[in-house]
Amino acid sequence: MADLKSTFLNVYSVLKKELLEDPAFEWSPDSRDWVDRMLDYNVPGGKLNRGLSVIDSYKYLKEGKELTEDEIFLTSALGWCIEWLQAYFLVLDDIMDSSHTRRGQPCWFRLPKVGLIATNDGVLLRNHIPRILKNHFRDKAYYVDLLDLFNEVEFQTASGQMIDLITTLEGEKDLSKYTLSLHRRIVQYKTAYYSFYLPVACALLMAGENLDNHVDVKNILVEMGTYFQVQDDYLDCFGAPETIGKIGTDIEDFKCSWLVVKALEICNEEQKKLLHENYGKPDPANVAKVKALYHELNLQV
Ligand code: GPP
Ligand code: MG
Ligand code: MG
Ligand code: MG
Repeated sequence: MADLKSTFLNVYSVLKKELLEDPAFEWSPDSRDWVDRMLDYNVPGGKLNRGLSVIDSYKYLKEGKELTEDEIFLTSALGWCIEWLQAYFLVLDDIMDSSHTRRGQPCWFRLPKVGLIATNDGVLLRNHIPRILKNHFRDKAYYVDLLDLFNEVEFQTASGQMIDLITTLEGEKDLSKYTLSLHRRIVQYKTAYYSFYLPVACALLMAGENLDNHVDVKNILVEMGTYFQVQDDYLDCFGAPETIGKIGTDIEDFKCSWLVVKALEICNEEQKKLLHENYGKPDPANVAKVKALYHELNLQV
């Protein structure tokens, strides 16, 4: 595993070097330094679960047969495309959620030199994916399917993010619409497809499979991704920032989090009133009241 991770990280350096020498742009030292720093800050610092799982999935599909050097490089490159996609989503999500920290450091847009330049960095990160795919997969039979897969999943994620955001609109702060079915719809689209289905789908395409024949695989992975986002919602409130690398903002942001949905499901009228009065306010005193109610309702395990 340690070996796999270091091989994977070596591929990151190769891909980054290619991007920093992309012949479609006339690089200057300052532009190259900016992208270099932006990539190192946002791409490789996470758990890398999504990226590594392309390699693992492909190994399973090869039924334990040793992967060739070429297969290791290609599965790693696809894994990094997912990590790039994740970096793009997180850079923008942190602006949208007014977050402060990510992976144990300030969110990229919080750096004084960066600010809203981060939005263009998000666009660049997104554009790096088809450039990596073009550099390494253009001659593969599954190239078009790969491009289509990334496009489909990005659309699903952006649509999920849209419903995550519009449910919190000021002036329409209405907790009564926060149900388990709305929660499921949001997290299925904003998280499950790109985090769980995409890595396995990449491996399936590399193994020569037609994704239309694997709808059951997709359904199971979407369930797993939904469960994963329930955990993310839980940790937003109860996780230690030192462990999860980020400070939660779901209560302040009036998010349709699994915790508030569950709380609404089991609370009495008085507790519901407290939620209505305190959920979605930036003041730490309001946030503390919501957290105290979650404790009262035994939502912490
Ligand atoms: C995670 O939600 C969702 C995403 C990272 C998708 C973002 C999609 C875009 C199109 C920008 P979250 O806000 O709960 O994640 P976290 O808790 O890590 O901030
Ligand atoms: Mg967020
Ligand atoms: Mg978000
Ligand atoms: Mg979250």
